Amino acid sequence: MTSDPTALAPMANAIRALAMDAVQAAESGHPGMPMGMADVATVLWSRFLKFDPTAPKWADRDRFVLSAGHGSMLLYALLHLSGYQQPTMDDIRNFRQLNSPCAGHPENFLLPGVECTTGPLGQGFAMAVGMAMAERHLNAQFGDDLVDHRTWVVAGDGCLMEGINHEAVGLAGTLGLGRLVVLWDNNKITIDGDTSLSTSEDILARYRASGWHTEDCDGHDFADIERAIAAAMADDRPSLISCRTVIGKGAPNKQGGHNVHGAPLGKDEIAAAREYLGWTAAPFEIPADILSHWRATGDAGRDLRAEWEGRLAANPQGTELMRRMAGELPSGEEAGLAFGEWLGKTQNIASRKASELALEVLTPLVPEMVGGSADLTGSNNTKTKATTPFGPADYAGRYVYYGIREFGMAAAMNGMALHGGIIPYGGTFLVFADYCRNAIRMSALQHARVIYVLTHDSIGLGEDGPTHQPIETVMSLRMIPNLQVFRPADAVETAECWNLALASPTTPSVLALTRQNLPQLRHDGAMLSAQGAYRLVAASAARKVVLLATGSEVSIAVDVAKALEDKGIGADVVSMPSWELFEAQDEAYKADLIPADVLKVSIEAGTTFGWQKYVGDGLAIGIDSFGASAPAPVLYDHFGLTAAKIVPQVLERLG
Ligand SMILES: Cc1ncc(C[n+]2csc(CCOP(=O)(O)OP(=O)(O)O)c2C)c(N)n1
Ligand SMILES: [Mg+2]
Repeated sequence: MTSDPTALAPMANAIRALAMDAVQAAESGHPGMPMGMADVATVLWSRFLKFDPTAPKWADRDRFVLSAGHGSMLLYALLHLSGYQQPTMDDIRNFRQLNSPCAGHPENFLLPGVECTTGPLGQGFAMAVGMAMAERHLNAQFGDDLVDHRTWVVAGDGCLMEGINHEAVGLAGTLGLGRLVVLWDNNKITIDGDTSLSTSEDILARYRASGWHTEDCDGHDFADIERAIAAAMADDRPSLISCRTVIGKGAPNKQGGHNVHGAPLGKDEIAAAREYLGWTAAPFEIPADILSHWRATGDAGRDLRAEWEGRLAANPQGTELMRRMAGELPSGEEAGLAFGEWLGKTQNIASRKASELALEVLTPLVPEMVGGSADLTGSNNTKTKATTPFGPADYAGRYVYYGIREFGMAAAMNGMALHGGIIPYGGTFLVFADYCRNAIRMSALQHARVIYVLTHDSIGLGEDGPTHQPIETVMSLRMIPNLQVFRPADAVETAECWNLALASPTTPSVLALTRQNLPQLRHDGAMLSAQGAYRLVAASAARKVVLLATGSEVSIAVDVAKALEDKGIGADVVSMPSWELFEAQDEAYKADLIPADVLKVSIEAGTTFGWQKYVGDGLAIGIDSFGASAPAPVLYDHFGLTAAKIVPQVLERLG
């Protein structure tokens, strides 16, 4: 830690210089935020943050989240100056260029020290809530000796204005996450201009009303910043510190205005800023004395980590904590045995119920699973006997009552997964995936193992009607790269999909599950879902047709195949629980399953958009309008999703 207070101003100016020079070199980027928050960040990193630049993955490090991701140069400067191996000065020179780890917005998969990808305003903050939840949970399970750290957030006006902020603040206040401290860059400027153009709320009062502690400081007065942070740490509620700052502080003619938010300062203004700040070093050069002050900021953390390593080695739970933090699953043998018992019986149950039964097997065996639901526990079937409520009364609990906060839940789950040591899963109705869609996208982008339990997956939910009946949702989720979308057909497939989701450490999964009961179609334990699609029924007569179906429509496809076989027409039934896993198979497998020389027919109770990829000019049976309110069997008939209505169309095509 840096004890010399006179060193702080030049240290902060080093951040300012790097930010303005890197943005200028890239001819794009955001200098205003890093320059405005340089003083606050310098105090935090030199006086409070627990980190060891030589061990960016140290389990008990403080988590620092730059929620205002457009200010990425602030984070790159902090990592470089404090002595992380990366980014190098060359990386910073290449800010925003192809293959530089200093991407436009911070990307967790490009640079150690970037705890999460930020840029979509509000989500970094909401992910930090998840990280703070993870910390309390693991602390309760492993004790202060092994888990005892804080989560820090730098957030802008935009992060606080976004709707997700309401969800994140409500959740953090209710859960009493006292180790969460948010430093608000209160510069009263957003892109369009002064914040008074669009907001008039008393933000600190809103936070206090939500159970938070608040502080206010002059974000350019080092002593006042230090006082406010110390006060926040001393309070056992989550804290918001309003740091009154000047955007672009240090650029004498542009500071305080919205034009400094997201454009290079220009050569003249940079020269003026150098003069104003007394910064004489050339671009991308840091004077040795200032750099040595920065390099000293990690000294205390290095010592703390060495002590922690000693405690870890001595602690009987140390190995288990490290297993969880590494994301390695416990041995799967016991789970395999428990699922083996299922095969002998026939369970004609909804896939949401099968999911619950799978979770009853898995949650006792995989203690890092932390479940939850956005107020639909009884509908999503996400709670098990092994998962008791998580909250201030018991942070060791493994079930989160997220409330009606789908977006906040999804972002918090991202934060938990990225913190490490936890595999989060959470439920809502599939149709409300759109409420949290960007967080699902962020799970995929960040390689976070988050499992979304999305039930009531079609018109099969019945009477609740079109607002609740997904039509385009499953297909639109399939469009997101690195997201596994599973739509299992029966109890066995559901168990397989749960295992596949758990066994995917860098890929999030969606389980699209039914409300209505489904016949059990499989009695083998062959893990066929791992191929994404497989031949459930092989044609008896000469094969003329291949029926492709997912989830609840697979049993309809089986009925269609029977009717065709009765007429001497051979038909395969291919169950396709995951397009993504099917796409990963080799060409021979794909061509064997979906051959060129037959009529292909897809059956899925959702949009037909996209099925042409597999059926070509065959038949895509689905629903291209909104649903309706009626009992499920009536709707299946109304929308033509019965063997009786499909078979004639197939016969007509066969001619
Ligand atoms: C969800 C989302 N909406 C819009 C944007 C585009 N955007 C980036 S920064 C910004 C303004 C943010 O204002 P503030 O947080 O006050 O940042 P400052 O201008 O003070 O740096 C906007 C609208 C975004 N990144 N994310
Ligand atoms: Mg602002």
